[in-house]
Amino acid sequence: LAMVTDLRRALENDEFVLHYQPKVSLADLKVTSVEALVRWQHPTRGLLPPGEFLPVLERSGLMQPLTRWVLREAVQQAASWRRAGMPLQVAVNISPRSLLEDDLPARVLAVLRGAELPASLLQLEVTETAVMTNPERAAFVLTQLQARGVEVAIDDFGAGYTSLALLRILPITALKIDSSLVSQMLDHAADEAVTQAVIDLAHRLGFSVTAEGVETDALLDRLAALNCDQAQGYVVSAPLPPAAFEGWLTDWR
Ligand code: G
Ligand code: G
Ligand code: MN
Ligand code: NA
Repeated sequence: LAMVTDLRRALENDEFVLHYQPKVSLADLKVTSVEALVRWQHPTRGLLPPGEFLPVLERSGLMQPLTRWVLREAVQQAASWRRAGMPLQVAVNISPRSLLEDDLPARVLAVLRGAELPASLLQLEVTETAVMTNPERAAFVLTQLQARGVEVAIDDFGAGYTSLALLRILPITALKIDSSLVSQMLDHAADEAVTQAVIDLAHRLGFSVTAEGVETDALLDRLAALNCDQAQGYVVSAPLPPAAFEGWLTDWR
């Protein structure tokens, strides 16, 4: 309860920050997209990871203002990088509750217009759980966004229960394979078999595939051999504050 009061104040005082983690193409290791990940710069407790406050925000009905802040901040950052000659696509995580809001498409488009960012430079990451909660509603919302050029990815795929039938009807362009599946792949043949099958299925449906939580070069090589399109994880870069990310990007290219 004290935390809810703290979070209300944090929203008013602009205490949240975004860190950015790249996704790279496995073919040439070029950065294809950058995921925005929120942290709370708490006045006394230091920098808090999302696991420590997002569940409280979601339960207390404060996710909506946070999602709005994250969207605006990430889109403005992408627009600023673009003006500086770095046209990077930014990916924003959309919570289950935010996905089901009627005005999400209008809000997203207004933020893009305000920042003069092309819609193709924004990707929304939605979890399979969020989509499963209300598939018709989710498909309706995502179709409107995709019609305007916003990319949509299913996040944490393979961690929960996704109906494979749902993949046929969802207006998505990308699928992110959950780190729990990918990270054990080199030691567990069954994990590799499932990962391979997911990659093949996604490609047959016309989606690009990103593997999450990649921590070693050996895993990068194996994923490339399986025709996975992109990788994200500590072997490439941890999530970094904007200035540190810009430094990383300069060294990477
Ligand atoms: O950054 P980290 O790996 O600790 O993120 C942990 C979880 O928090 C991930 O599942 C991620 O999707 C989620 N998360 C991070 N930033 C945001 C955000 O801005 N909005 C939402 N809804 N989830 C986020
Ligand atoms: O669910 P989502 O993919 O949005 O969350 C990404 C989370 O995974 C972030 O909290 C991020 O800090 C974390 N993460 C990113 N790369 C790695 C990695 O290589 N290994 C591990 N263990 N966690 C990672
Ligand atoms: Mn994500
Ligand atoms: Na994920």
